[in-house]
Amino acid sequence: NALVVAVVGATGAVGRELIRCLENRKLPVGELRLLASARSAGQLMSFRDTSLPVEELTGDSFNGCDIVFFSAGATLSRKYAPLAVRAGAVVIDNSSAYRMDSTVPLVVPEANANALAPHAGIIANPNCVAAIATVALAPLAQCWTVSRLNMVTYQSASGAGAAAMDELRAATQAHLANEPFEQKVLPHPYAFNLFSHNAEIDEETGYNGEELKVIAETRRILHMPKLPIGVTCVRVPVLRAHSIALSIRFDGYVSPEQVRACLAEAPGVRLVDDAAKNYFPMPSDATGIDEVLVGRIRTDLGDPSGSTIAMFLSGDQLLKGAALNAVQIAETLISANAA
Ligand code: A2P
Ligand code: 11C
Repeated sequence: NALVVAVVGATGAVGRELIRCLENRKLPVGELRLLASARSAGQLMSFRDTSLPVEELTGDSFNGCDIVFFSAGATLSRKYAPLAVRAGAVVIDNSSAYRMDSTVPLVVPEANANALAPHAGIIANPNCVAAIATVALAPLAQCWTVSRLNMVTYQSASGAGAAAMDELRAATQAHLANEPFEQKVLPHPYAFNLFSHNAEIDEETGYNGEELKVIAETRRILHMPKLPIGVTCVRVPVLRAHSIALSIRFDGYVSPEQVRACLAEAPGVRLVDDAAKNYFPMPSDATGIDEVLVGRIRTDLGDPSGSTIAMFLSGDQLLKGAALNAVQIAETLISANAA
């Protein structure tokens, strides 16, 4: 049964990847509607062997749609997602608008596909760090009790959208040419630099908005609402893959070999853990692939009890961190409905 599918934010960094995922994967797309702002209306985008015009998003855009992917920011999701549901569509929302709404499932299929039902028309796609981290954390949490988590992130430009990716390219060229460059999208010099994530700082905790989302969403996906989590989010000059250094404390000793064996079997994970060659996950290797790369698995010497494992991940922010996960949610829904 061919589906009528719409992508809100089709011209954005995630929207473009959504179109590629819909082209390459098994969701049966009969009709694809590309929606963006009036600025992009009429622009042609390729899908399979045709060119489709971008349409301006309006309240009438969703008539006849089965699935609508939203990737145009939380404000537009809040305004338009309920209209899409009213028109009979299931919404898969990439924004933060509904992620902590207890009536809306927040899903990473490899980690918590069971959370998909019941839903009331909207399913939330997690923050990219939470999605990438939980692909590796969920199988570990199924094998052993996780009692504490620490993360440091190395986040790419793509998380701040297509304009930030363009800015990284332009800032790098200007830096190499020794020309002045004025940042417009991100707040600090970005070429050959890194900085604390640009989300606003919460006065009470001193954590920024990105860090607070990572904590809340990781807990929700793992079904561990009280898990103590510390996180520092950093923006690095990488185009489109996020990396994460993780320290995972277990209730008791778990060896690096046990963790490696568990992750070797985990869906969505690829082990890259070659100590002899000093070859570990890198954003350049994670770019453009579906799996989350996991390596540097070792006992964390910072915990004298020996029950903490340290490891390092890289995952494509636009794929597993956004578009691919959203399309996998749709595939999981469709196959559950067909069963
Ligand atoms: P447009 O290209 O027409 O501005 P990114 O996350 O890469 O910045 O992309 C944001 C996406 O959200 C783009 O596709 C953008 O479309 C879309 N968008 C922004 N504002 C609106 C709006 N008012 N109505 C519909 N789509 C919007
Ligand atoms: C970033 N993760 O890299 C952010 C962007 O929760 O959807 C995505 C924010 C979100 O800046």
